[in-house]
Amino acid sequence: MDPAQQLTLYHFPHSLCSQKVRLALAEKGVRYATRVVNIGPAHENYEPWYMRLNPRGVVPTLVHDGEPIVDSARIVRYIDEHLPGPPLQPEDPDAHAEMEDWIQRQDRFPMRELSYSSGSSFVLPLARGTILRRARVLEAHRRRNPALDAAYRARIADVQQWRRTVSSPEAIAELRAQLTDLLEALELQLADGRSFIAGERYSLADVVWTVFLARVRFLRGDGAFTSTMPRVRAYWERVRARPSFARADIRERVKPTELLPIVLPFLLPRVGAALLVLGLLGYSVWALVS
Ligand SMILES: N[C@@H](CCC(=O)N[C@@H](CS)C(=O)NCC(=O)O)C(=O)O
Repeated sequence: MDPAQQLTLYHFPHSLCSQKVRLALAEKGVRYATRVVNIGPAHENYEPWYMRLNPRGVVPTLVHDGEPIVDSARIVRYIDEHLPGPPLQPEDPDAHAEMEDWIQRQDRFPMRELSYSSGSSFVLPLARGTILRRARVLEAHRRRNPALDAAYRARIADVQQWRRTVSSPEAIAELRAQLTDLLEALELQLADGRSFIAGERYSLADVVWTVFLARVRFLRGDGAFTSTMPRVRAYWERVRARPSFARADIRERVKPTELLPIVLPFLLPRVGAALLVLGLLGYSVWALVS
C-alpha cells in the first residue's frame, strides 16, 4: 500500500503548528496525503466532524493508519519515532534533554496571542473581530451538537481567554518582552559556535524553532533579528537554506492577496452598513430640503 495513503495531515498553510509538522515530515522525506482545514472565517476546524478528530478544534492533526495524533509537539516526536528517514532526536542524553527543553520553551510561548496583537491599526481590529466571531460560531455548534458539549465549552472558554489577553496592552507588552528574552536565550545557546540547538546535528528542536523564527520574521519584519543577535541571525539563515524549508512551504511572509479572504468577511458587512446609513442620511436631507 502507498504509505501516503496511510498518513494524512489535516493542516492549514499559514498555521505555525501545521508548519512544524510539515517541516518534520519534509526532514524525514516522508510522503503523505493532505487535507486543508480552513481555520479562516469559514472556521471548518469548529465543525463537528473535525472536533471529533481533534477535540480542541485546532490544526494540525496527523492521522496514521486511522489513528489521530494531535498537538504539534507530540506529532513531531511521533513522526520521528514511527516513520522512516534520518533520526531527528539525539542519542546523547544531555543533548536530548536540551532538545526537549527548547521544544518546550517554544511550545509554552503564546505566539497566537502575540500574532493577534501585532500589525497595523487597520488590520488589528479586524483580527480581534475574528476572535469574537469564533465564540459565536462555537456557541452555535455547541447548541446543535450536545454530544460535543464539553469540547465546545472548553474551546469557548479558550477563545474568551484569548480575547482577554489580546485586549490587554499590559499582557501584550509582557509577551513582547518575553519574546525578546527567548531570542536572547537562543543567542546564548548558540554562543559556543554550535550549528544547531542541541549540537552539531539538526533535531526536532530545530524543526520547531525554524518555524517559530519564520513567524518572528513575519511579525517583526526585516529587523527581526537585531545586530545584538548575530548567532540567531546566522542560525536563521542556516535553517532557512535547508531544502526542507521550501519543501514544507514555511511562510515568513503573507501575500496581501492571501489576507483578502480573511479580511473581506469582516469588511463587507461593515462597508455595506456604512453605505446604507449614508444613503438613508442623504435621502433624509434631500427629503427635508426638497
Ligand atoms: N498545542 C496545539 C495548538 C494548535 C493551535 O493552536 N493551532 C492553531 C493554528 S497554529 C489553530 O488551529 N487555530 C485555529 C483556532 O484556534 O480557531 C499544537 O501545537 O498543535
